[in-house]
Amino acid sequence: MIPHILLINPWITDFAAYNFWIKPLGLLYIAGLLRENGFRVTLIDCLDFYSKTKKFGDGNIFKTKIEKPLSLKSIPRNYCQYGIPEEMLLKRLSNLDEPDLICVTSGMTYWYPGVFKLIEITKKFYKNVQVILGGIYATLCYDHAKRYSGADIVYKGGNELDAVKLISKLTQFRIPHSAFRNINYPAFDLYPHLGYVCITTTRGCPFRCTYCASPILSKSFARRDPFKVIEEIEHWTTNCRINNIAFYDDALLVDPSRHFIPMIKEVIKRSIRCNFHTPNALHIREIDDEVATLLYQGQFKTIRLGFETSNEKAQVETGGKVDNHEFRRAIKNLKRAGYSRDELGVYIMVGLPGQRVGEVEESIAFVRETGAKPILVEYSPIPQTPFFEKAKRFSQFDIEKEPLFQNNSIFPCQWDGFTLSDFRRLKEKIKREEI
Ligand code: B12
Repeated sequence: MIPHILLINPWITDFAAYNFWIKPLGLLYIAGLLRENGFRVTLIDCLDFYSKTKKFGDGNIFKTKIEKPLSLKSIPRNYCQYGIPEEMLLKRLSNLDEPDLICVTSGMTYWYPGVFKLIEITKKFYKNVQVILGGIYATLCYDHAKRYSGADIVYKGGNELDAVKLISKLTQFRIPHSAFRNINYPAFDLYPHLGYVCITTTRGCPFRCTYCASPILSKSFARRDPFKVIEEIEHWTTNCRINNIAFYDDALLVDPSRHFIPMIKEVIKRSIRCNFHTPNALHIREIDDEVATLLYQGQFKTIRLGFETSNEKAQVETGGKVDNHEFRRAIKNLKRAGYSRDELGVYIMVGLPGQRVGEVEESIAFVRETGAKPILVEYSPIPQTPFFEKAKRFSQFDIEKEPLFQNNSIFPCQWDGFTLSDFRRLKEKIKREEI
């Protein structure tokens, strides 16, 4: 008997969420591998329901206002469930054959209420079917997930091959080692309508920034063969007529002569027609004249740069991935290549533990002065990262016990040197272009 695996991407529950090319890439990799090795797979992506889509495929996700979880009651903002209405999920479940196993993924740690609700619903629906929970929340908050999620098995980190081995064991569907097929693209074709795909050409990151979870999620840094990536890009653009691709890499530009440069030169040589986006930010240090020109010629339309701060002491303390001189040089190169101010979004982290409002003001002014566009990103304290201990000392919330307090929207590390009203004032000033 061929096992039937139901894979589900749950709702987001948050104060705000935007489809900045969001897809459950890990789950889709697993779905692709399972199918390749003889399993029957069904995907339900609860987020695949949009209220507005823009020209590059990003946009707004349909939302339903819901009750705030008890611990967030004091936050004076609406709280929503993003994605398909519950009735639609129930209808989809009732049209399915009973699965042999349910695989649920998870995103941001503070999105767990949507995950729990989904598990509860599926458990009610299929009383005797086991549920495995994996993904980012499951990996970073493993004990919390084991205790409270309701899943039968919580899967920590790992890679998709290990996940498939586990699924094979649980369903007693043996894949002979010699016959294992690993020609695997994420199973994006399971979507009825597809406006874009996401891709990752590397796993992990060689940097060790103190606020970032990348080294915990991927223990080592690995790169795919650039030519295999090109084959995948061609597959999406030619066979599936996709013309927007978002890179999920944490380190797309690292060691460019061996990775990014050969890859993008091939995109240009083969005249691949596609818009590329880097919502997860690029490493600034690597953007020399050649890389900047290739980004522009290669049709990278949405550029985000991970700058975080212009404060030199903070740059060194948080991992030293970039300095101000390198930043100025990169912006100069990108402008010379053809990018305008509005196309160059620069992430500045706000609300790092112990950070003062003045540091952010200075960073904004610095970015503006170079002719790029500052974009404020509120800091989310992430368990197991070096900065989490510091964040615990600064936060008035119990960020360790309750992952909901890791939500960047509540400004978890506000303190006397940087209050929530300071932050609101700052946003107003930016809007009016006063800094
Ligand atoms: C792409 C990305 C985004 C995308 C959205 C992705 C999505 N689908 O939600 C965008 C750009 C929108 C985004 C936004 C943000 N992000 Co982000 N993002 C990522 C990133 C780079 C990659 C995630 C990914 O897809 N990985 C690739 C796939 C292959 O891996 P995976 O999903 O983990 O799956 C693997 C395993 O987990 C497992 N698995 C997965 N599911 C399942 C299920 C089962 C059953 C099993 C067995 C196994 C399994 O198998 C896969 C094996 O390869 C991660 C960093 C990272 N390296 O993971 C940060 C990360 C998740 N983001 C983070 C942050 C901080 C943010 C922001 C808050 C940044 C900000 N300040 O604005 C925002 C939040 C937006 C919001 N509305 O709240 C943090 C986590 C924060 C947290 N508390 O959880 C991370 C870890 C980055 C970091 N710096 O540490 N992000």
